[in-house]
Amino acid sequence: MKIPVDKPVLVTSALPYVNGECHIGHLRTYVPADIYVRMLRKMGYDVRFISGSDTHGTPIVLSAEAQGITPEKVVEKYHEHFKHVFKTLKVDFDYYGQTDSESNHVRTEEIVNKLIEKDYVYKKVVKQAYCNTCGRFLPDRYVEGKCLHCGAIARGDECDQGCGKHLEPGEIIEPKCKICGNDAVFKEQEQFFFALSTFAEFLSSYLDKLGGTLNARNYAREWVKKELLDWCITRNLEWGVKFPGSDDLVVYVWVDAPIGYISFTEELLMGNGGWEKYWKDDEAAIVHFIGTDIIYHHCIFWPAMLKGAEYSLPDAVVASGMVKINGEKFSKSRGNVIWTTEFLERFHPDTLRYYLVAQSSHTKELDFSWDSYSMRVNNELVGVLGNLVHRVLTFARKNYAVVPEGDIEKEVFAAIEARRAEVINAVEEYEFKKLVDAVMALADFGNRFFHREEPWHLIKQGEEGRARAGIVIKNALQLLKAVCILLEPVMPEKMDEMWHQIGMESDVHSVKLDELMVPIESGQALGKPKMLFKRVET
Ligand code: B3M
Ligand code: ZN
Repeated sequence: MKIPVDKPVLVTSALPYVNGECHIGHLRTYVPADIYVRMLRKMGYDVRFISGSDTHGTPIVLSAEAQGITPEKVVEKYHEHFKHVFKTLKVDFDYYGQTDSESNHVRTEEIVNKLIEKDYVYKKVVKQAYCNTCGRFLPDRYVEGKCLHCGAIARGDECDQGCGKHLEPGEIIEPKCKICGNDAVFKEQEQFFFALSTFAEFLSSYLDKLGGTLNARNYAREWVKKELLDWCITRNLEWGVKFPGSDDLVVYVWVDAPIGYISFTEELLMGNGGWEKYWKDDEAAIVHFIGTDIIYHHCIFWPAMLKGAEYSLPDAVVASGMVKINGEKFSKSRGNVIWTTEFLERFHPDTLRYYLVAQSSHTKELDFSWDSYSMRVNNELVGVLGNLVHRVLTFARKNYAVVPEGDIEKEVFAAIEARRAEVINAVEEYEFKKLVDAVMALADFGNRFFHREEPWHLIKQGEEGRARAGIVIKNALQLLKAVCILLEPVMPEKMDEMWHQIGMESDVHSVKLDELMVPIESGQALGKPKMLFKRVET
């Protein structure tokens, strides 16, 4: 989707449940979103990038019960953990909040009240799983059973192992209590429903215009074509945002979680006003980065809720494919998981950022393996990029010490221009693999150029040869400069190192794409060449 460059942009990344540690499966949403934001800034956009911890719902309460601590303690612990991981990975949010904040409680109440006032909320008696042994209702993840749609083992509110569909309370078959393992029964209870079905027409025309990736739009369209069921938006829990006017009900976590996007914007702009520009006045573009497992929530439930409560609607939903390990689904219980912290203790974060986008198209599944990771690092980062930088710089330092005199050749500018266009297309299509492939092709061109021109022969051929070798080097350095600018969004730390190695003094993080066509300055002192990447041994 092409956003007009003078339109402010708000980019959000799905809010992780802070019920456990971050694993690399999480990162497929955050890293590409960060790359997207950095690239938009390079293209001249005014962008705000927000996310935060999802602190409510049964994922948190169950984790608290299992650890024998309060939900607050769980949230505190993993909220800090996630913040730290994002910092290490250079996922640079302008604001990272959490959904238990005062302003999120207030905003959620305001929105729910508005929906009530507009008659989109009604009361209904429903059958719900109840455990006689534990003497309590079993909302969402407190209950396990079979999916009504596909028969797979499922949680109370989602078929997480099978078809991925959202399940309403009471839709689970053969329910069992997750706490004591006994069979649960169904018991009647009064809950509140959001009249989602009345938004069917609105949603189908909304989805026709929605930007982002096709997988999100198509999946949501299928749902709207079928029957849209109303959503039960209350739960019998203590932990959460209280349902207005009720002491024993909280809102379903999928109500207050996306509202976090709004309240984090308010918190970010605190005192400066201006959040309305994003969420009330339709002045900005809103782009949500999510995983494919939560398309339903972001493309159906959330826009209906925003529409009902009179807020601005998201312009794009970008859904990344899931991550597998060695061809198998992530599973904490089966030990098929790679913890981000452990990964980062051994390898540089930039190599992981690179891998996550280079390995597969954004909307496709990504199958992590140590073989594919080490191949990408060794062949591409060490073999192509690291090698180019090292060869050019070693030669340049030895023979000139500074950027030599000369003009940038037409073919070099043409190559840069062509790749820049590809990169911009890739950003607008949310195809981050195309982005890195384009830049790596430019590095490859650099290697071929350097090889073809043979400056090591030229330098031995008198004054004229030395001058020509200088021109070759200056052009090779121009290519390095371009690669560096274009790859900074992907590998911010490594490209910062490289930027200084080629003698640049400005800040590569804030340099814009226009700088690609500015000739590198002759006479600028070159830094010491140091290997940018280490080989990964398998
Ligand atoms: N906390 C995480 C998930 O279901 C969930 C996302 C909320 S985004 C508003 O993957
Ligand atoms: Zn299912």
